[in-house]
Parts: sequence; C-alpha cells; structure tokens
Amino acid sequence: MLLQLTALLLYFTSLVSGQQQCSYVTVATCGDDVTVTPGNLLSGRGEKGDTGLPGKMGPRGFTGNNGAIGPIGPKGDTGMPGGVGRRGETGRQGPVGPKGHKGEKGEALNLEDFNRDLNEIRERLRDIDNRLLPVSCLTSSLNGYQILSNNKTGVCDHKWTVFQRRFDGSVDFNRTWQEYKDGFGNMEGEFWLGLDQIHEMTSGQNCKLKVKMTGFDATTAYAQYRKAKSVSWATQNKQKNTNNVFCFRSSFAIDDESDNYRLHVSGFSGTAGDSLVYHNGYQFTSKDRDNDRWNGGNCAVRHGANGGWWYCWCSHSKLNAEWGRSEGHNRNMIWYHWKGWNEAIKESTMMFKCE
Ligand SMILES: [Ca+2]
Repeated sequence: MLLQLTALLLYFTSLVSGQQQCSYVTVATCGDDVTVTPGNLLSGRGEKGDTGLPGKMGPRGFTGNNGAIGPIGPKGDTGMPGGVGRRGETGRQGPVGPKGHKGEKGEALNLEDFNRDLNEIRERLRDIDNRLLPVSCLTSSLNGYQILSNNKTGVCDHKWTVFQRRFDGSVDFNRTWQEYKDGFGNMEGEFWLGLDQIHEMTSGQNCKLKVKMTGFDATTAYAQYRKAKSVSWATQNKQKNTNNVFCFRSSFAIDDESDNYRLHVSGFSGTAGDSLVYHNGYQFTSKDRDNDRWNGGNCAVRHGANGGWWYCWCSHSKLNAEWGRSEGHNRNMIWYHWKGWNEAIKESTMMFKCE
C-alpha cells in the first residue's frame, strides 16, 4: 500500500510539472496485480477485473485406512458317505409260537362223494401198480405166481413164463375150447395159462420153449426148443417160402385164434427126445373143436380124455391128457420118445422165455 501511494504521489507530481504526453501509467504492483488506468484515476472507480487463473493443485492426500473384513463365504458341499460297517451277529432263535386255534366242526360225511374219491384213488393206484409191474417173467426178479402188466398174470420160474403145470391131478384138464382159450386151474398149483395169452406173449418175439417132466418112477427129463444157430436167416426164409416149412425167428410161438392157435416149434435139444416136432405146424384141437388131421374122429377124445393139444394124426405127446398112471396104450400124459406109449408122465411143466 505504501508503494501504491508512492506511485500516486509521483503521478500527481508529473502532472503538476507539465508532463502530460502519456495517456496512462503502469502502476507498479506490490504483490497483487493491479491495473491502474489514468481514466479511473481521473473519473472514479473502474470496472472489476477478470477472475484470476486457478492456483496450482494441492498435494496428494494421505492413503486411506484398510477396508473392513468381508462377510463369511458359502458352506462347502457334503462329503462322500463312509464304508459299510461289519455284519452283526446272528440273533438267537425265537420262542415257540402260540398254539393254533381250535378247528371248526366237521361236516357230515357224504358217502357218495367219499366213494367217488375212493374209487378215483383206487384207479390211480392201479395205474401206478400197472406201471411198476413187470411186462413178463423176463423182467421179473420173482419166482412163482405174479401179476404182470397189461392185465396179464404169469407164473415165473427163473425168467421163464410157465404156461402149463401138472403134478397131482388136482385140476381137470378135460376142458372146452373156450377154457383152453382163456386159461383155467390154480396158478399156485396146476393150471393152463390160456392160448390167447400164450399167443400175445410169444407173438413177434424170439422165444424158446422148455418142457420139464418127471415120471412116476421119479426120473426126470427135459426137452428144449430154441433157434438152431447153424440155420441162417436166409435159409429159414427160403424154407418158409418154398417148402411150406414154418421157420420163424422164434423157435416157439402160436398163432392167434383165427388160425386156431397153430403151433410153431423147432430147434430141439434135451434128454427127453423130440416128441413135439411131430405137432409142429398144426392147429389146436379140443374135445369140442376138431382141427386135427385124423378123419376118423377127434384126437382129443381118441384114447380117453386127452385134453386140448396140437394134434395131427394123432400125437407123439399129449401133456394135457387125463392125469394118472397109465393103464394101457397111449393113455394119460404121454411123451413117446421118453417113456413110450404105455408109461405115463407124472409131472410136467411147460414154459417159454422170450428175449
Ligand atoms: Ca379129426
């Protein structure tokens, strides 16, 4: 301020001294920039000056404090399950359960239903029995009388099927055709099995025949018929076709009733001699059915009661004749090649075995 007053004093001094060639004077500044024009000085206060330039930027502030700790993060995933624990021990046995309830009162028995059920059970048992039964004596392990399958019966003797047995005359063999066809007698004693069954059990099979005999003198003999091994099949068939000789695979068989149970037997061996081959190829004859070759009458009644047999004219053997010690020519049971015409046979067993 002192300086500004000095300048003003100088200016007025110059004016007083006559120095007016300058229209203005620059007043020296004393800190603030002040422009002084002569006009202002001369005619009053001047206009306000322009705003000065902004000052320099202040220094950078201090670094702020650290921020607060953030919130807690989300929960992690659940871990994998652990391994299976060891098996526990078996528990002890539980106590016995309580007693059951009392049953209901039964209904009255219906006899009709009961009988029907019983018959059904019987049928089933019969069916089972039948399947368990042996087909023939060959498949049976037993000896003596027995029931075979398919409604057949048999008397077995070590795999042989017995179809005729005599030893004491307790059964009458002077029988009709029908009786010889069906069979008769006591299977535990003397009997004839029956022509139908003999046919059925030997038909189409390879069967052999055995005849066992005992005399009244207690001597024994047998005759057996089985296929001769020396005769080939071709030879047998040739004989059958050309010579009308019955050569079958079986050495023993009988045809059915339509051919009157014709006998086929061959291949003898044994101790009794062959008194049956004479009858080979002939039909069966009974006292009421004459199929023999004797034109003079019926061989079944020629020398007394001869019983049924495969007579020709008439016989070399007749084991179904009246039982008893012989009392004349060709009477009673005869096997000519062993005991001749006048000595009867006491016991006979005829049986076959088919394989
Ligand atoms: Ca005759």
